[in-house]
Amino acid sequence: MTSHTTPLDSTADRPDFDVIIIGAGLSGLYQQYRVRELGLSVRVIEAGSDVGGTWYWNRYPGARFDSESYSYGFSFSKELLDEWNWSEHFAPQPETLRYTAYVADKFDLRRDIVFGRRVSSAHWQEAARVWQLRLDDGQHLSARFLITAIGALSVPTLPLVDGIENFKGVSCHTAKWPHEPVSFEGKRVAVIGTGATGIQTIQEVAKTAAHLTVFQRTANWCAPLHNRKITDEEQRAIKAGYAEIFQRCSENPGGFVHKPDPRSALEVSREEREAFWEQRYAEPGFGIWVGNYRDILTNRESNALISDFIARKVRERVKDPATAEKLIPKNHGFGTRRLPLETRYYEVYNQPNVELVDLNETPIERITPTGIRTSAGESEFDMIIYATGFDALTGAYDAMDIRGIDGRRLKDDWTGGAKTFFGIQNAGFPNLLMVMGPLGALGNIPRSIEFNVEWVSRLLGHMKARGHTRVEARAESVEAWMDIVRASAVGLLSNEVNSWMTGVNRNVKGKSERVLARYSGTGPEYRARAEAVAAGGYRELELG
Ligand code: NA7
Repeated sequence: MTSHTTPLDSTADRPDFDVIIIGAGLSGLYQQYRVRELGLSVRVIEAGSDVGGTWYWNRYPGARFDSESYSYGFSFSKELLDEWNWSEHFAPQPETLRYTAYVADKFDLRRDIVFGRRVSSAHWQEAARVWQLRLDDGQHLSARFLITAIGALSVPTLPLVDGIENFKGVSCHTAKWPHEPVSFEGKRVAVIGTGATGIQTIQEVAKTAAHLTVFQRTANWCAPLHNRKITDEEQRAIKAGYAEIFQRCSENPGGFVHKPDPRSALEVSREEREAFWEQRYAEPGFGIWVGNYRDILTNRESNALISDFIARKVRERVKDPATAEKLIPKNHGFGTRRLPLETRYYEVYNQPNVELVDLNETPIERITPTGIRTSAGESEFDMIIYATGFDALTGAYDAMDIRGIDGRRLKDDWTGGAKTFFGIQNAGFPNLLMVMGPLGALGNIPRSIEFNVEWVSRLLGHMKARGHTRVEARAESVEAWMDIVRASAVGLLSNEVNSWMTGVNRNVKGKSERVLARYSGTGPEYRARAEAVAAGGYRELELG
């Protein structure tokens, strides 16, 4: 370990800012608000031309919440809760983008944000105790603390097939969707990918496209969203009930409003189980996933029963039995990957203008200038939409040249899987604080963001009060957290399945094998442990 003898904030060592935050999405905006409150100087670097992060980039058709709108917004400001009216139970992307802009304006955040710039590198300077940043325009900036608020799913990935760049029609990844309206009328459209994003996109495109071909590699289990407008009466009830809504979120393992049933699916009679699942299937949101019997995601038998229930629903809803079978996953059980919520998704396949291509039968060979060639031949398209996901969790970190003590690269440190302390810090990278970093709590994201930001801010306040200028997670603290992460993964069926949640993305070099990619324990447990670190005076961290 390096010795830390640097004097506190000498004039020569003073960096440009106390804090630089990368990203002006929900994490970055709230972190900025809290940092300012601490009286620290702050600059936010944002790649987009406006605030919003995920909701800025993902403006593809049909993009919307799968969490109840009123459980998704910030809870920290009563005034904000009182002022903002969500129009639908699951708000569409344009509304959420307006919300982020509203937050930025209300708290006067824009004046410290630099838009349209990416951070290319961030190097720790041990002697001066500063992070030295280089932006993509060549500008250099320094800060005592670097806070990354760069998202868990923010680096889009394209299939590793030849010819993508030579396609003569319009092609686009869903996370790089144009700002101008896109019409599908009269067009032959291809959608590649059937994750949460692909499913939202397909439902929307199918409404107007002349012909839509869906290229599916892995079928996903889905459940109905049941979205609708929020009535005036409901609006009043939501406003009056925010305390209870957030209380419920804080009790749910993933931060959602739903309440799990403490019983095993095997404990109840077949009739009772079926009636319960019918009810959950008819209700809005993730209830059937995170408000189900306690063991559907851990017990193979229980999981097989719920999978069979959902498979029957797909067979009822899709007229052509062969298509229905293709849409029913055979290689993983219900809920073991992120559950896409849908609105008449299965009925899309009953439309004469929609066709499903199973890539397991006929893999894509290449993108041609006029379309897509699979092993069965070539089809022509006017538009190809890539709903092919993200270099998740670590991708946004890998995209920057981040170096800690002695020039150690974060990317090298994370070869074979990230290691962190609560998803917030890493040994060897002092004063680097991650909001929603790898191996922290995910779930209903803003609920985790608020906790994460408040934890980071409390630490900064603690340091400021004591004149500390350096914080680093001890290597043994990182190991201790990784033990907890490892233990939390045991017995969860989702950790036996390939998905971004287990670190697999076959479009990214080095990500073809499953790793310990996320903390899969509960939110309440995560928060209790993190609170204990703060309450105990941060003994797990080296402060100086
Ligand atoms: P996902 O969930 O990672 O889904 C990506 C989809 O794209 C999935 O169906 C993939 O199939 C498919 N895919 C990826 N690469 C290819 C190639 N090369 N060929 C064919 N199909 C491919 O990303 P989403 O954007 O849908 O969702 C990400 C998260 O955002 C989601 O969990 C929500 O939290 C919001 P695969 O399953 O890998 O066979």
